[in-house]
Order: sequence, then C-alpha cells, then structure tokens
Amino acid sequence: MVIREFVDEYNRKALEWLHQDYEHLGKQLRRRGVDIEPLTARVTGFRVAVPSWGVGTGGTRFARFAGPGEPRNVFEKLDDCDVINKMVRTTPGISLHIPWDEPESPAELKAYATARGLFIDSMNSNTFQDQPGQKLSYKFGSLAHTDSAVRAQAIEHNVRCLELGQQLGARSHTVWIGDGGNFPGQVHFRRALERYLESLRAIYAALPDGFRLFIEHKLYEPAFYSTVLNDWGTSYHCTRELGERALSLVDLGHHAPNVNIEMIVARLIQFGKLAGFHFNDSKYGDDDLDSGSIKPFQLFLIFNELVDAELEKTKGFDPAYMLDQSHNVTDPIESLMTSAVELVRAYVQAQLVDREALREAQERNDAIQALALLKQAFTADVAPILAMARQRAGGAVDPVAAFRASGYRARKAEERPAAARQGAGIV
Ligand code: RM4
Ligand code: MN
Ligand code: MN
Repeated sequence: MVIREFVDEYNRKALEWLHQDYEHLGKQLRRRGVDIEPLTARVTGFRVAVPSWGVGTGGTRFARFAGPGEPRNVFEKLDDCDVINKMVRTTPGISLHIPWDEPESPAELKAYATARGLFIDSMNSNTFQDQPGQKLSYKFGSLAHTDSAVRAQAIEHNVRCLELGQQLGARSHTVWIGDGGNFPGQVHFRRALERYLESLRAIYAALPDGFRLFIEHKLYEPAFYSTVLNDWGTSYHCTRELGERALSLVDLGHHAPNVNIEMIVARLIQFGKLAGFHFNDSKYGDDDLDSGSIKPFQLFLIFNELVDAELEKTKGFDPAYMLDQSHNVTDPIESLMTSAVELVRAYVQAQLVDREALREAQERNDAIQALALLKQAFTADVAPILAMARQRAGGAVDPVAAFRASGYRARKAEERPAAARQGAGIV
C-alpha cells in the first residue's frame, strides 16, 4: 500500500466537517482581528526533527517491554520516520545517534532518506555507554574523564560523528555526556569542567563548514549527585568559551522540577546562544514522555517566547526543533506523531497572542490582563488549522486514526520478528 494514497482516501470521510470547522474558526478569529489563512500557511513551514532512537520501544532501568514490529536497523527506522512524516507532514528531518545508527555506507543511507523526502538533520554522539570491543571504558566519564586517553577516545568518537554527519548532509552535532559523580567528593567540580571544555575545544576545532555544535546540559542521571554540564548557565559559559558556532541545547526534561524553562529559553535567545530543543514532557525528571502530555501550558509558554523572538526577527535566532522521547507503553509512531502535532499546536496558539495588547498590559503593570491575553491564546482550539495544514500538505486529518487504519504496524510485526534484545535501558 502506498501511504500517500491511503491517507487521501482515508481523509475523504473527514473533509466535510473539517471545512465546516475551519470556516467557523476563521470567522471567530476574524472577530479578533486575525486572518486564518496566513496562520495556516505558517504551519506549513513548521518543522521538527524526529529522533531515530524514538521509533523503537524504550525502557526504564527496570525493564524494556518490546513492541511489535520494532525497527531492527537504521533503514527500518527511516521507514517508520517516513510514515510519521507522511501523516503529519512536519517531520522530514531525522536525528541520528552514533553508533546506534552507524551505517555501512553513508551514501546509501543518505540516498535512502532522500528518496523518501527525508533528510538527516542532527548527529548525536554516545559516550555514555561502552560498545563491544571498545578499548577504554566510559564507566567514570568520557570527555571529562580524569584519564586523558579516555578523553582522547571520546573526542575521536565525536570527530567521527562530524565526518559522518558531513557525509550524510547533517547540519548540527549534539553532545550530551553522562559524566558526573554519584557521591560528594568523587569529582572535583572545577577540574572536571575544565577537562570537559578542553575536550570540546578539540571537537569544535573539527566542526565542518556550516555545522553547528550543540551542547546539552542535564541536572542528573546517570550520575546522581553531580553532572559536569549540569545547567543552562554552565552551558552558556561553555558555548561562549568555544565560539560562535557553539550553542546551548535545551532538553525539557533536563531541569529541576518547577524550574521556569520558558525563562531559560528567553535568556538564551537574548544572549544569542539558543541551539534549539529536545522536546518531551515530564512529571518528575527526565521522563521523556510525549510532548505536551503533562504540562501543555509550559509548552505554550516556551513557544510564546519563540514566536516573540521570531516576530521580532531577533538577530541570530534560528533554533533547531527536535523531539527526544522514550516510548515505553505506546506505539512509538503514534507518540511521535502526536508530539509533533502538539508542537504545532503550541506554535499556532503562540501566534494568537495579541502582542501589542500584552506589551501595553505589561507597561501598565496589569497582571490580570497580561495573563488573560496569554490564556486567551492558549485556550483557543486551533485543531482545524492544524488538520487543514496537514491535509493541504498531503498529510492525515487525523494522523493516529489513519495510522491505525493503515495496518502498518501489523504488517511490520510480520516482516520484523521480535528482536532478542529484552534488557533494560533507554533504547
Ligand atoms: C539523554 C539525553 C540525550 C539523548 C540520550 C539518549 O538523556 O537526552 O539527548 O541522546 O538521553
Ligand atoms: Mn536529549
Ligand atoms: Mn534526556
């Protein structure tokens, strides 16, 4: 079955109500002085990259319960990403994790993606695990390890990712490390950060033309007492030390509970250092749950900052939007489609904020009115805009329903017998 044809056929049933709802919403928005068409056109340009590691079923440190028809290699991962994009039409970019996705032939992988209208967006290195046959262990760290030989090995891996990324046509490289300590006294904070920076300088020096280096902070885990790149302030310091093409990446799950993430985003925008995002949602820690599933208002407030900067044409503002989730109890394709839709929803809602009125309310110190303006945008049901934009781009009016009706998963369950790998872990 060709997904595109199936989607067209499946959409047919929903078109009548979609047009009615869209027209109705158009009238409502008109009353508020908003034109629906330019808004829908903006959605068409919205892009968020999908993580290759997100299409397999995730796990916790206790167990991993494999799902049916999981992709067994990077090509099968791209097949799943292809379905996601054909349904939602906003996710042609893919983030790869090396060595999990190491291709035998980069040219073949690139061609495989291109043939499906996909492209490799960002590379991610992995020095938080040991690989079979690896010479030195990362048990006590990688880029910030006390042993320079381990640091050299980790640097080399990152440089290899850059070379591969260049061959694959990627545009950025994201470095997240597991380095840190479990106990007070285990790690000398200042020396560890100095070693990290020294290693990053070597990676930065190998950045190919047109590439950006993203560094990703994380408060804790796998180290439970301290991490080397623990927060956005440290990240900001490091990216400044490194140079213009080094930027700070915000993974929504990598902060202490209740931290004002939208404010961190505003700060990084203001300082010209926002790399972009790993979107996900969480209740407690780095839960990697579906975007917008737990704190949709937070997601909206983040997009409020992003749209504000976009409309102001803030200098150097060019964030990379990526998902980084782990799907333990859902079909990963359904989770990723839903999450991509939630991001577009927050993006459109943020476009609805009456920014002039908000500014006036802020100048008058009118807190009630300022919040009301944000709430008015956040509570608007923009679903018909999202569905219309998807449908016009050839995607599904209702992606999850269409995916379920397509029988894709059942077919893959037959074609891809269950993997033997049942252990715990994030992937
Ligand atoms: C980390 C972090 C990284 C991701 C790994 C798999 O917690 O979010 O971005 O590459 O997990
Ligand atoms: Mn991440
Ligand atoms: Mn994470």
